[in-house]
Amino acid sequence: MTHLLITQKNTLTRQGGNHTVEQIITIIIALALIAAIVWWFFAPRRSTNVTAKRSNGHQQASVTVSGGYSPEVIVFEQGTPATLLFHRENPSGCFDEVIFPDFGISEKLPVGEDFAIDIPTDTPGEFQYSCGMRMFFGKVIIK
Ligand SMILES: [Cu+2]
Repeated sequence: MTHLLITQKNTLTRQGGNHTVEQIITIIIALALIAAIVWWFFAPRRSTNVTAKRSNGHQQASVTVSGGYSPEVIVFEQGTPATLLFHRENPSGCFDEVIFPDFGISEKLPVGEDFAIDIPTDTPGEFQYSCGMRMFFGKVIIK
C-alpha cells in the first residue's frame, strides 16, 4: 500500500514536471511570435531607393506590384519627362487602383501587364502614392 502511494506520488510529480516544461515551451513560442509580430510592424523598413534609367532625354523605371510596391522608392531627375511602369502581378482587388494624390492621378492597373503612368517632374519633392484603399504605399522622389 505504502509502496503504491509512493509510486503514484512519483508519477504525479513526473507528470507535473513535464507539464511545466510544456508550459515553458509554449510561453517561449508565444514570446517569439509576439517578438516577430512586433518586429514586422515596427522594425525600420529598408526602403530600396532606385534611380530611374535615363536615355534620349527621357527617364523610366519599373515597379512590380505583388505584396506591395517594389522597389518602394523611385528617384527621378527634375525636368526630364518620366514614365513609371507598373507591372501588376497580384490580382487582389487591393491593387486594382493606384493613386497619386499630389498629381491628381488615379489609374486602374491591369494584371500581368505593364501599365505606364507619366510622372510630372517639374516640381522637386517626395510624392507618395498608394493603392485605392491607402493600405500600401510607394514613393516617387523628384530631385
Ligand atoms: Cu488596398
